[in-house]
Amino acid sequence: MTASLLYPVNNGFRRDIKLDGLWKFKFDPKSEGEEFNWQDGLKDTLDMPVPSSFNDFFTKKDEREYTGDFWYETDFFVPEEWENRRVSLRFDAATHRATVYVNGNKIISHEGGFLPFNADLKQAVSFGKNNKVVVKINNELSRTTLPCGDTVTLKNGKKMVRPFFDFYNYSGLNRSVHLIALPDESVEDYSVAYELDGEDAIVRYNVMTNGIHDVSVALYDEDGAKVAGATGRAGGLRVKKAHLWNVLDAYLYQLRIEIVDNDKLLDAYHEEIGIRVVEIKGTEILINQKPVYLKGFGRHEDSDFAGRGFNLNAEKRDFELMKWIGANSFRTSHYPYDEAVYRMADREGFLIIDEVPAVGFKMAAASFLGGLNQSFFDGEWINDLQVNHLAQIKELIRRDKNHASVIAWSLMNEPDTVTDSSVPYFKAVFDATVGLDPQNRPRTFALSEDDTITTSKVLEFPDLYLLNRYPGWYHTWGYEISDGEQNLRDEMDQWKEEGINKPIVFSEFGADTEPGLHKLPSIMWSEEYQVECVQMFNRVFDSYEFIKGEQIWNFADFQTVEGNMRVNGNKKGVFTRQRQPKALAFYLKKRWSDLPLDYKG
Ligand code: CKX
Repeated sequence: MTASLLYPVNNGFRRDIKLDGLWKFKFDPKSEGEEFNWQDGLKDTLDMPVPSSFNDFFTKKDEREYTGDFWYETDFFVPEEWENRRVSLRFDAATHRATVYVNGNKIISHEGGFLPFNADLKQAVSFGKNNKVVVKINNELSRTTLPCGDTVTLKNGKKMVRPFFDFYNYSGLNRSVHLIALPDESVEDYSVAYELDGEDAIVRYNVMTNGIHDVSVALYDEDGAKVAGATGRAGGLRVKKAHLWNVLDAYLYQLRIEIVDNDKLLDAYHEEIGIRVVEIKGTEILINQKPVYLKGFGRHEDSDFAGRGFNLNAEKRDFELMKWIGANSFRTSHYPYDEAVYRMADREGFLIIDEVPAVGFKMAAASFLGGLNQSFFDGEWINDLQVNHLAQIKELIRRDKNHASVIAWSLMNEPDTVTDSSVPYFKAVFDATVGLDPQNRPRTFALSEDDTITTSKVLEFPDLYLLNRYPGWYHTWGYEISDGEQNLRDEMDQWKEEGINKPIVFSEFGADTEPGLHKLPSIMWSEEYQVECVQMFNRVFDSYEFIKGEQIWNFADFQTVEGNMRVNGNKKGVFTRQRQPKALAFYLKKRWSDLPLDYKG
């Protein structure tokens, strides 16, 4: 865990300077960088945009597929007047692990490619001068990393990754890098949680600082009027006739936190918060005590050229498309997204199931649907993996705990849950995460097709069930789809007979579809077949009251590993990778616009 990771802001006390742009870049296939003092400065470099994944810029396959160490460098100026400030570099994401050197000094190493970390520069920078940051990144996968995979060496000596998942292993400085200056005594973190009391709401807050001075907290409405205030590091703010944050009807108050030394202000941090409560009661998902039905997507951060590099333009288009189609939610499959995404969702009123990069926890995934006959949780890697997994859950909750849009934590995608050895792992993960979230949001994970009410051994753990199901595509496909529907109904009947008392959300279903391929009658891969396949799922969803959401796989086509089941990527998108609609988009727009928010409530 690193120092303050509050979202960077500029105000009278704080500075946030983005170091985005062209950085120097160099591959290090022999991992000899440190030995030859690359940390002091790189020679013979390429230019590389930050943020971006390096892969898709290259025209040579060896470079696109490069696996191993690679380095970035840039210079940054630190003003003289920052001498008494806390100066740091914040990396929003370095995929998958990084070591940061400033002016040749090693500052920090961080594991995990989708969460931010902070390199404290107090001892390492020169004020009033240019400074040099050099970052060594590594993009290998192993069974102890999140996400999971193997790294193999080919006979020609080149390394390559074999991910236990299908999305392409896009790597690099995928998100922004910030130069930050904070006052010596500053707000480190804060949390908010809510209670509704008739028309009023109580905002329970907690503020962490690195000093001893008093803290004051105030809440302002969207017109800028102060509605509540308090002093002290922890307490409650009563908001009379609270304007609640609601689905697709967001309302954000501004929380202003200040550190005060008598009449003197030492630091101020302002953030928008949405007052709302999330609960699971029986098979209902309740927002502000009212039932909601989730309509939306599993998504990816994935776009042309930049790969998984955060692309604000693509993100803006995605939000416009999600609004157009009548969606109200998405899962950040299969990793935490850039923080800008959650801020946009807070403002638009979208609901997010926030996922850690715990994907590939299954031996079948090691050979993609090939099924190696070993229990993943029996592997000798399990203890190290668990340490990593828990660390990333903690970092995720720490980062995203205050977002109104986040309604649940997804702690894994499609893990093995049918073997006895999965049980202690799940118990440990769920036990270790109790109480981490001040808002106590539901915790869940996505169950693959192998994991049913009869086979799964860990169904006691999640607060709601996420099901990934593929009749019509990975089995019972084409003309057999009617059997697929019947089998799915049989499965739902079993849940019903067992007296299911938690909601089910379908977190994946769908069919690969080549945009522009039309066929009457339909065949697989045609736009017509994708519509028929989703209509089949919708008939089933509409037949069971405990199914409380549908998040189709996937929002848009995305790049995958090469394979004989993929034609330039996963084509289950409702939109193309360039974010244009397939026929299915028009069908879903009609369905989702017609379904009320409280459908089946
Ligand atoms: N679920 C049979 C995880 C996603 C994949 C999706 C797919 C699988 C299906 C599992 O990350 O993209 O193959 O379309």
